[in-house]
Amino acid sequence: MPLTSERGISAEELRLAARNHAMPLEALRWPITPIGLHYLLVHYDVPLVDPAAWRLQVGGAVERPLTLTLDELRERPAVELTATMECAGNGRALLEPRPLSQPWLTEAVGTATWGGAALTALLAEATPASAAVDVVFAGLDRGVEGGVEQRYARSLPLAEARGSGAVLAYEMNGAPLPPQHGFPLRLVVPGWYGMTNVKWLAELTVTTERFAGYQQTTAYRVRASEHEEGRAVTRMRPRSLLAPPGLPDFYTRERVVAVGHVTLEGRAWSGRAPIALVEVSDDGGASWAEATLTRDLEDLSAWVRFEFDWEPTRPGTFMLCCRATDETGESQPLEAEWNVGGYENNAVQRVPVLVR
Ligand SMILES: Nc1nc2c(c(=O)[nH]1)N[C@H]1C(S)=C(S)[C@@H](COP(=O)(O)O)O[C@H]1N2
Ligand SMILES: [Mo]
Repeated sequence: MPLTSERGISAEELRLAARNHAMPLEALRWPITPIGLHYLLVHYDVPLVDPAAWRLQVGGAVERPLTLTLDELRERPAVELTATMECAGNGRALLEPRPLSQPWLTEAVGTATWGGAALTALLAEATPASAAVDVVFAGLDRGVEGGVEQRYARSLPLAEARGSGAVLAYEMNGAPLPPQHGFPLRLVVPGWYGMTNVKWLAELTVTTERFAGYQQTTAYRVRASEHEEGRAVTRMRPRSLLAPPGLPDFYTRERVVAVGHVTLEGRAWSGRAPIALVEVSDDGGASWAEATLTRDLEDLSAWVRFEFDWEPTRPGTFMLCCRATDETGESQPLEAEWNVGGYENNAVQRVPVLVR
């Protein structure tokens, strides 16, 4: 589907797109995404937080409730996690019909090194009751969504909160967390889609019943129609993206390269298992050839780099595609399966290139 004005992007979508920027795809050349190039998604408003007055409350079904200042969190053993994060709505604007929400194309992704305290250690300190099932993470931001006034909150099953290597991060790429990425504290859960990583975190509540908040049971469900319950969006599906080759046209951003040799590069990730294979096609997915993978970041929750020597021997238009497969054997589909919220669209990227 070409990105033409017939797609009828609304002023509301344009405003969301201007607030919540994507990662420019040339940033795929950096292993760690520089802070201002990391994608951004804020459902409501970025809250102004006074770090001196801020507290993290840990409560609910725990033996030892905690109230912690930022300094008290910093006194705990520090951990670092390099993780690729992708919005579950990435690819939404390429679906037909287009679900009306943040209109992402393919670039709602980034990789950062998060520094903070291990979630599992903090939970051990508070000691969840034996009947505990979920941990609810609530942010300071409030808004109205689907007609419901709420603060942004998401939960994780207790076992996942303990076992996933999650971090309560107060640093991003070695700097204090910037306001837009959750200052003073955010959750980062490696492998899960973006919505899990609650920003402006203020409350952590252990519950003995499954959390049924809006962002858990109404939003972030894959459903074919409004009326079905659907299934929860959880871990990131495999995906790969090409760093745009050659030169861009300013308006269409279509790529122009010279006949001869082009080194294609890009990044691939999956929240389910390590990437096993990336393939590249120059004929829109009719034929595929294997790319070379390099793991230039140690952390298994970070994307891998791929490279492919492309020899376009004649001038003309080519449709470049890339396709990742993870170690579970799951591959990116050629066509996405439509769903109401426009989640998990990991269909192969299509990059038209003019060779001259
Ligand atoms: N409190 C709060 N946390 C939030 C959000 C939000 O709107 N409020 N957006 C979520 C979504 S949908 C995504 S994709 C990620 C985006 O994180 P980033 O803006 O740091 O890239 O944050 C998640 N955490
Ligand atoms: Mo998201």
